[in-house]
Amino acid sequence: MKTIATLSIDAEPYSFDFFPAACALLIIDMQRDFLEPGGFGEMLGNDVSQLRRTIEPNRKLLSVWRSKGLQVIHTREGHRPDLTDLPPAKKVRGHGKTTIGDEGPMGRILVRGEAGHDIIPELYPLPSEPVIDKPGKGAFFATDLHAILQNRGITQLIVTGVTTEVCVHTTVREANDRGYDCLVPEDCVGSYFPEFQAAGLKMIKAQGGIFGWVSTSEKVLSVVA
Ligand code: TIU
Repeated sequence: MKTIATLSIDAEPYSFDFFPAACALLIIDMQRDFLEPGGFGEMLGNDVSQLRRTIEPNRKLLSVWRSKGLQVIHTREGHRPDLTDLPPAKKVRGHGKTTIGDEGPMGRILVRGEAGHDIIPELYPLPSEPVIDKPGKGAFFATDLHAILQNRGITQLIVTGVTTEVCVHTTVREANDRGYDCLVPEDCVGSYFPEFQAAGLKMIKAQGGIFGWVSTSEKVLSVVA
């Protein structure tokens, strides 16, 4: 009997068996307010260049993923315009003068439908690509992501986006607990804080891959392209 050769992506802590038809590219929160100069992230004093270096590797990965007809899902962090899904604790956290729901540099901050809430033009979703609007840091909490993945037979995720230690980490942990295998290409995820970027990646692959695998977009593309 002939066996179908398994595709394998070079990764840490060990190679990732890759099944393209069952693997979605999940791009987390590449939103204008987190990434663009003059947005909410920069207004809070963050260095957006730490996130912007992820745009080009994500663009390349997305372009190849699309050209091969593989599945792509995007997420956005944000809330209803009436803020009924915004926990009061999240609204006041940080004691900022301007917080979620207030008027910011690109419209109301993290409110659905506002310019700053939308995805950056470089990675803009196609009409065929689901966009998950999530009120929390994790993409599974209070969303239909798990149902969409199950309905499409997806068991593996390549998780990219921002920020590494917040929404990417929370999503990878949620996915791992639901039985998904997650691979994180390190050049496609970013943190405002270099030390959190390094620690966040180490945590994923520690203890034999406690939450998942870490690799690079080049290594992923060497198998897909
Ligand atoms: N998308 C995401 O990570 N949301 C955040 O609020 N991240 C921060 O690092 N603040």
